[in-house]
Amino acid sequence: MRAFPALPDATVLAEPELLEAFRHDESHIVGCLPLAVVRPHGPAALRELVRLAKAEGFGLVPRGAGTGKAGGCIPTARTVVVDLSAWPGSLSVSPQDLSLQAPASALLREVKAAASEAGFFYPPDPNSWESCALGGTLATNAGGPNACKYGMTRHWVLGLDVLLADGEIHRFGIRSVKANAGPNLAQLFLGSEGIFGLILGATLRLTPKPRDYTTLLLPVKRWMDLLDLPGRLSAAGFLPSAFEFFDPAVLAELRAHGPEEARRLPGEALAILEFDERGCTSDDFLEALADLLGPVADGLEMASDARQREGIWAVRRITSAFLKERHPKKVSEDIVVPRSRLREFFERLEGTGIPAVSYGHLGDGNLHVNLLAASDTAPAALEAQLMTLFRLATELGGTLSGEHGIGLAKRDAFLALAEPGHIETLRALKRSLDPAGIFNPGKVI
Ligand code: 2HG
Ligand code: ZN
Repeated sequence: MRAFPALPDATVLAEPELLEAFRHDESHIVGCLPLAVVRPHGPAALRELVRLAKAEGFGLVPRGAGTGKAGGCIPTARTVVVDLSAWPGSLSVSPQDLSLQAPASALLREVKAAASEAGFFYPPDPNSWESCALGGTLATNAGGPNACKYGMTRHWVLGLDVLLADGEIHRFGIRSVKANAGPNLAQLFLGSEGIFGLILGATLRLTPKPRDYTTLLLPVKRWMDLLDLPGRLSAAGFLPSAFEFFDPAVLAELRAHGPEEARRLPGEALAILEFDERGCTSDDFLEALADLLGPVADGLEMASDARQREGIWAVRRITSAFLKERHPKKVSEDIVVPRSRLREFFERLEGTGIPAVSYGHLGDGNLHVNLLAASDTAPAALEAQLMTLFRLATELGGTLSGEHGIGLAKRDAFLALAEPGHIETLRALKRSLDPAGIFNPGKVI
């Protein structure tokens, strides 16, 4: 293509040195240099961009803040990055409708803060929540520790504004949880990673803000003891708002090389448990909980104020970046195993001999299995190890991605492991919604 044309109502970046930064997200993948980066400021820009994409045969890759972990916003060959960071719109809360309207460009922390200032809670909390864009969390259906109780981003969306292949912005959904006039099309776009259309804004669902928190550090003497706990808690009627864990290897590494507050972490393995329902600080609740946790606990520490609670969470929040700094070439996965099969998973993982360490969201079985020495492993052997891991999760009734999505990083594995009917259905939807193949080509399917 000749020099990238000017567009109405948009900023266009085309200088190679400016485009370079857009080849990355927070995965290990480096993408192609895009033809241009377009920052649309209104519908006229998108209308023209869609027309040009079809006429010139290039793809449109949506991008929020670039904090994704699966390469979903990384340019493939002959694509233009649609950087939605300047998409207009303001945040507004409707207390009567328990909803919040926001543009894709809003940062998730702004959305959570706006909800909180109005006395409400917007639960999705991926680790990148302070820097990621709302649009990215919608496109990837982001998770996080609170998904354990509150579900993922898709559970908190009432409606979406989506750019479709006709170049126009369409609205799906209303400001109510009860909406049953035919299939819910907004849900189709959530977690679709931009392959069906581009998400530009959303009406989000809110819930009253929790008032009470019980936050516990649960060290265990034997790591395997931790693995039955999520299922036992559920069976006993407890629903933690977060249940995170560090296996012995991650815990030892944090203790030896982590920040000050990590040096004193106890146990062979460690969990962070949080409850946020009304009454969770009462003696009755805590006694019943202690009865359940006591037999496996090697001491139990409870945060007594907001500062201590924050201190506990700070260690968990830095874990991914900390491991990445120490092992820059590590490969980190986000598989899921049903709670009832966690013990079996870790026993069988050990049996495979794959040198993996793990931490993450034990309460919902979403495990960040890390291969720290990935760069010392031959590429084919590494791929075989990852496939063994994904197969094991799948065999146990889980899946290869619980929250980060497929993007480019897991596309081959997804195509190999998903049921053929699943892939064919996704491809049929893609052909019908995006016949020219302009939306995020080469991703997911
Ligand atoms: C987390 O839970 C994030 O910390 C990142 O999902 C996990 O780096 C990772 O793989
Ligand atoms: Zn995670």
